[in-house]
Amino acid sequence: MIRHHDDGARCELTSPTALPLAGGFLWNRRLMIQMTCRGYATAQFMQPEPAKYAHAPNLEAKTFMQPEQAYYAHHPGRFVYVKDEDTGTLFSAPYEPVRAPLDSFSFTAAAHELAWTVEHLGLRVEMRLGLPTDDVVELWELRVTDLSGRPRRVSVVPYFPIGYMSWMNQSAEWRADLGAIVASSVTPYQKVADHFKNLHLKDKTYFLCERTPDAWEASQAAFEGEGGLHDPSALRADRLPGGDARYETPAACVQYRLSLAPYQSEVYRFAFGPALDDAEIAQVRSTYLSEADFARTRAAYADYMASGSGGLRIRTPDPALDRFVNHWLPRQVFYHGDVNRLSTDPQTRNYLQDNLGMAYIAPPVTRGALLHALGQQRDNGAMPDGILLVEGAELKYINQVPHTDHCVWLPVCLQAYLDETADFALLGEVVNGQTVAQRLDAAMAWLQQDRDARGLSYIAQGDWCDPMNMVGYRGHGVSGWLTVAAAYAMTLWAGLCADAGRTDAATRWRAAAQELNDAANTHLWDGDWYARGITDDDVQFGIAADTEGRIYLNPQSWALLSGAASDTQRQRLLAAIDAQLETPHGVAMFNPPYSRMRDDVGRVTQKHPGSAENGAVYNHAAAFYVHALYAVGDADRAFHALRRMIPGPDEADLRQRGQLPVFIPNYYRGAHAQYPRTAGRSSQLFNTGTAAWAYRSVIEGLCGLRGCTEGLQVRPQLPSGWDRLDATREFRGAQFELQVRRTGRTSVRLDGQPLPGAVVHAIEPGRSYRLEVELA
Ligand code: CEZ
Repeated sequence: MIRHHDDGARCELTSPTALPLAGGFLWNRRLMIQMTCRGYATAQFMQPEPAKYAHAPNLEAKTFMQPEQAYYAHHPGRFVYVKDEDTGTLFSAPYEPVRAPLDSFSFTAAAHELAWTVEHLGLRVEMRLGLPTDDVVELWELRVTDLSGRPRRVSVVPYFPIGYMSWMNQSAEWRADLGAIVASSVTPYQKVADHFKNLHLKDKTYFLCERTPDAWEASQAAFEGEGGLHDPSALRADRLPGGDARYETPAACVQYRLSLAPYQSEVYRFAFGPALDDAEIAQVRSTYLSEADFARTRAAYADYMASGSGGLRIRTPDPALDRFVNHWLPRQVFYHGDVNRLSTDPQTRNYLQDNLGMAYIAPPVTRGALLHALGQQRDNGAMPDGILLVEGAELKYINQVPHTDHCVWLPVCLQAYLDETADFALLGEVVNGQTVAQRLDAAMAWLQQDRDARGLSYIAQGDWCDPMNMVGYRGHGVSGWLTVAAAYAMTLWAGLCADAGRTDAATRWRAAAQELNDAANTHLWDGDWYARGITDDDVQFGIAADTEGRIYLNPQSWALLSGAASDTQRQRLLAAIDAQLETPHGVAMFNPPYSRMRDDVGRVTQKHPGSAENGAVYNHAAAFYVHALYAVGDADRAFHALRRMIPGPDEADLRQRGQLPVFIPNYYRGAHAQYPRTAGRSSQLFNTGTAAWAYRSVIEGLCGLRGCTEGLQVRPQLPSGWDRLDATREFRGAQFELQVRRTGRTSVRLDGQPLPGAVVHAIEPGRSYRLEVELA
């Protein structure tokens, strides 16, 4: 069902029905497209707000990227009908909309392209999608081959639905002058001011054909007719009718009637995307639509992907993990840091964590992001709910809801960056009249004051958990997680201050962190674990007395990180997590899921039990847990939780999750006890802070190659079942080769010599270092 090629760089799925929702995604800085193996597509581009050029057939709500999207016959997609003109038989590639049983099917995800090969009726159809590095255009190559050994007469009909573009004005027609189907629309608006704002919008969608088709149709309804998408009426005639769409739903359908000699192939190239006007469409044609331009663009895009491939390669007893870590995990980290989830106002915590991930890929990007975020810090030290990335951007959706955790992520992101770079000069950079160090002090001071009389952190309408919106909306409720998270943030900042020689600040923030930890232990420790919080009405929740939402993962993980938990507390809370949150698909975010609204907790309890924040295996939370476990040296639990973020390798697991091992989704369904049928199912959403943390845990925890002020700390933490690990890592311009062996002894050697303190000092860029570690 799944095969791996090129050492794991390409992942192939050989069935269109085994994992029907599985797929892959491509992006550049202005465009992202996610496609399922069956041919459905969701694409967005930035102008600068996210927009679409292929729409649903009805009016779509504008919203953020959703998990568990449903697909249906008329969902946007990229399809090719093939008709045997001698028999009238029809099938479609890659699989939808005809769903004819194919002789063979292959979908391949690679870093730089998505590709399909299907065979049926003695014909092979190959489809390949690539992107350029900058422009908003899909580049499609289609190859049709006669495998039957006899001459064939076939029609090949790409069908790219464009959907419902606008309730004001939409149309489409074949444009011989451009060699394209061009759909035009007017983005709907009502306020006169929006007319002027909308003038730059790309309201046209083009489907450019390198070779002039024999026939075409631009009206979706005329193409589909009474036959339906499984058997479109227009394909019963010899030629498509050649019609246009006049305030009718547009589609790009073109027909090539070809006679193939035995084993002959024909190749077609298309470009699909949005444009402002005809001139732009003509420009796309001349820039991209030829064999040579496709090859050039493909090479440039592959280089662009390679620039984000991270500096780590591992070889372990788990080859599926190696493939994922060497090829796919850094790619997902790069995606987040490169395009900030295609939003102009990323949530502050997402922005800082996505850029934390970039510290391992392109550290200057992290530096820039920290400075940019601090440029939007409020006068009182608070961080806004979202970071505006472009002129004119506005805080939207969840960013209009007050959350209290955003300051936490500053030292968290900063620490990762400084561990990677030791660039302490950053602390002296001035942003709006204050140094970075002063701004960090102000952020920590804001966290310190935003507490109640018990010393616990207020939650307002949410913390890390967006939908936990009613714990504290009346102004009293507090967050158990945020209390220990603030303590951890201050501890990190204290450590960085000490390294930077800011001794007074270090003392101040250590003491402040201690106060928070003490408050957590006094008011939130419930005997075997920490409570999630205390509501406006002074009710503790996330405690043993609760029948739903009894134990939450985040307060436990961060109490390990903050140092709130003593050794005994640690043992207890880990045992409680093992007993109550462990599932075959990872560690649940809390359990049991809520089955009804709890109006002193909020809308998280209204989500479907086991979905998203309501008790799913929410990988972002699991990733904090992994990080915390490596921090306290619990290598087995850490690896176990980390490994289950990746689908497979066994087939039953892949089928249950329904996803290819090419990204970590934001969640797998939980509610294992209540809904075992759906438990483990992937959300298919690759937007998640998990990627950065998982990559960090592999580098710093599993491989134990963590940067520090002096250089590189070497402390691999292998799961007890492993006897070896080999890794190469680029770090501060030098190359490290790590060999770990379980020998029963403990030693760390650098280039053959014992390494005191297991820290490599005075790293020379350009040099190669050999590290040998023995483990007991
Ligand atoms: O959004 C994520 C946020 O991007 O949810 C996380 C949060 O820490 C991230 O910053 C946990 O709440 O509003 C909702 O109910 C949504 O479910 C969001 O919480 C969630 C979406 O899945 C975004 O992809």
